[in-house]
Amino acid sequence: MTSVADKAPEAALQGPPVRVLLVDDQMLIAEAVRRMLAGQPDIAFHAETRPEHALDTAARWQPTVILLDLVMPGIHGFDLVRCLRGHAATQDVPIIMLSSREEAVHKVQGFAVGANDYLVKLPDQQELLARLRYHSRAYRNQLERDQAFAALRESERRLAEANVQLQRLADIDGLTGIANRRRFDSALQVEWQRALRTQRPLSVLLGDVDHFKAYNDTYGHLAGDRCLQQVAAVLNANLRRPADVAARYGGEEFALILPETENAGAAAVAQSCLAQVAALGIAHAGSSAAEVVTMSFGVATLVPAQGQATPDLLTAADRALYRAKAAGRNQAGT
Ligand code: GH3
Ligand code: MG
Ligand code: MG
Ligand code: MG
Repeated sequence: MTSVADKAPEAALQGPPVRVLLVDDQMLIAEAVRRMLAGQPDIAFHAETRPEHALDTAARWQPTVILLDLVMPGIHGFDLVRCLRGHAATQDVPIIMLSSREEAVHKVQGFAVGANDYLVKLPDQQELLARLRYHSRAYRNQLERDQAFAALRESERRLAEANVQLQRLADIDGLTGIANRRRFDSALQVEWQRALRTQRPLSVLLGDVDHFKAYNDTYGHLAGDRCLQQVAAVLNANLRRPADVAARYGGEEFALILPETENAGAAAVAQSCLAQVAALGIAHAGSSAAEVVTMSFGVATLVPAQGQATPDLLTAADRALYRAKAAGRNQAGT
């Protein structure tokens, strides 16, 4: 028996709604059934008298119901049922056994191996038509339900994808591409709760570009925007752990969350950021310390206690930042 592409049949079921494939080695039976179905506009008929071709023919012709002989040379009808049930193209196509054996034991076994119905040869024409139409309609309805279900699953998958994308965009600062204030706030809440449970230190860095108003005034707002983008990239590149977050806090202010980080470690990150921002070498004539754009940082670290909240940490970082500014900028206050 040649192999069949594992192709689901719903793709190309065309023509009359009832597509009957008869598999029977006897030409006379094939002709008798053909005559019974002739002149029925809703029925298309195809006979396969070589049982070893049944699977191939079914996969190609795409019946909505199969009439299957029981005793055939080379293969028993029940084995053919099992074979049809094992292939994607035919696994759900209704099968009506068509046999001269009328003992109940054969009928029972037919159902047991996966047939949907059993008719004794030659059946009454009206009964045959009724059963063919019934099984065919049931099959097509099932296909439609399967398709609708698949479409539903697909649209659910797309929706979930779009939601992930939206969620990502809602957390990103449009100018710099790093996390925005919203993302910072929610990440800080999460890390605060974690630190409260684990009683591990949580550090926050608040960074502010020095004399940025003067920079804008001298070089223009667009240059200012580009400067903020470069600064953001430097901060983001200084994150070491998956849980670290670098965010644009607002305007020319940035903030870093460093979970499980002692104050000394956080100060080291601030120093690294300072050095790298200065090393960008963005010319800034109005800068106080160097002739380039610099930043100041405030570093704060807490092991959260009950009764405290994130504003305690942010206020401490803000005060440290103020001290860095007051002490001459381009430095980190701790
Ligand atoms: P200091 O060293 O004390 O921080 O002085 P500063 O001039 O940086 O501080 P100030 O708060 O007076 O000025 C901040 C400036 O940042 C003013 C504002 O126009 C500018 N700024 C805020 N957001 C943006 C932005 O998105 N793009 C640009 N180009 N400028 C921005
Ligand atoms: Mg036979
Ligand atoms: Mg500021
Ligand atoms: Mg500033």
